[in-house]
Amino acid sequence: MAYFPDVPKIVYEGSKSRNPLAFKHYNPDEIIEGKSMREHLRFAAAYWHVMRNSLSDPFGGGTALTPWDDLSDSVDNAKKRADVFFEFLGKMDIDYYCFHDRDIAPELNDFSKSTAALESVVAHLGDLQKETGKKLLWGTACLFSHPRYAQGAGTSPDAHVFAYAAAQVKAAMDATHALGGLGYTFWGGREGYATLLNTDVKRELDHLATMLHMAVDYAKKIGFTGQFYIEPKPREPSTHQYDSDAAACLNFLREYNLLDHFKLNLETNHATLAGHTMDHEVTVAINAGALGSIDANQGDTLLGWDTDQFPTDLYGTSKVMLKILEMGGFTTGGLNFDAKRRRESHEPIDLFHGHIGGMDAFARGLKIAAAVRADGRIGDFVKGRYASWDTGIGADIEKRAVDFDQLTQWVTQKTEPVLASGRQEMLENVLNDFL
Ligand code: XUL
Ligand code: CO
Repeated sequence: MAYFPDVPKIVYEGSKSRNPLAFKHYNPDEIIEGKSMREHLRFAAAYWHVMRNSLSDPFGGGTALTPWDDLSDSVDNAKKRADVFFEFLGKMDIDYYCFHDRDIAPELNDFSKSTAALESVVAHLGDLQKETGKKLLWGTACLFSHPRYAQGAGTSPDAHVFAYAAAQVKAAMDATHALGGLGYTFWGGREGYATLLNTDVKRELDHLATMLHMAVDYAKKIGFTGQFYIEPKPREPSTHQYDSDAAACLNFLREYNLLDHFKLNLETNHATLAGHTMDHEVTVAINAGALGSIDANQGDTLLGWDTDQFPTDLYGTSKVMLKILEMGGFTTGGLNFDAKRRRESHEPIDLFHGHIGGMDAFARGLKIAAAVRADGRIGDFVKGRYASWDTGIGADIEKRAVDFDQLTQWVTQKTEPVLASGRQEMLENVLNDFL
């Protein structure tokens, strides 16, 4: 049965095409820097946005049309959604997907019943994966929607809630493992606080680290070798989120001896909410050897919240792909569209338009980044800018072969330093040569 009867399989038609249901730039088999675009970009779709986002907002209910969904919490309905989702993946030519446990299966307000429902849907997803060759990029547990997690999960003041969350993570890891998931993500949904008047921050952070260590131990126990990620995000939903940005996450992982086991899953809209650019966050993670995966989207600077829009900004995708190419590409991770349609785009076909746009925006970003690298002007400029460190006193400092006294002596023999221009405007013009 076809749930999207009006949508053909989306194929590459080239930049001259005016067909809205075609890729203009994403040509999966095209080779760039020795690898196909498909292998570079490793696109994934987010089950929560494609299948479960009704497009409600704080002022009004959902608008999304989902004619396949009877809106019940039955396992049959959940399995049917999975069928719809896999038709979507097939028509979009997207190889990977990501889910929360409660996206794919219902929360039944009873741990055993919810877990049994999850297992049943996971078996069905396994069959669909086998039929289609689609793969799970990562799984996660939803530890933020249910009222029991209103005050946190791993950081809840209530040990009973922590235990419940741990059991839910175990079940979600089992699901991820059963589906051959390449990764498992922790986004600290409500791991944060609203006021210090009622919060023991030290104790909460210790508990969160304990939860993550338990996950690492459990992975060993069941033989799950996928990559663990944590996903930074500031402010929303808590006033203060513990995992506010890449640097805060790295500090937490280092402090609690978790850095060997975790990488970061960075999201563009979270970066901008944290007051950073996405390429800043990507750079911070790469420098720590900890860039794992990306939740691809973009925010709206006119709105101060997580709007989760499909990525269309070519500067953004180009700058991110420059960093990804410098890093040598994704290993376990990929580009997961943690993106939703606007509330006004309520028709099923809008799911396709959004993903086509996001995939084309990243395809162009990849091509632009490769062209910038082949051109070499920007790379050469950066190398030249730091040339004083390659020999002489710079090389001695980098080797830590000189001390304050020796540097004082060196400086005394010299005149004032003469700075070279940073040439930002010229470099911006160079980048624009390729856009
Ligand atoms: C929330 C968010 C989550 C995580 C997974 O802003 O990005 O959907 O990606 O829990
Ligand atoms: Co996300």
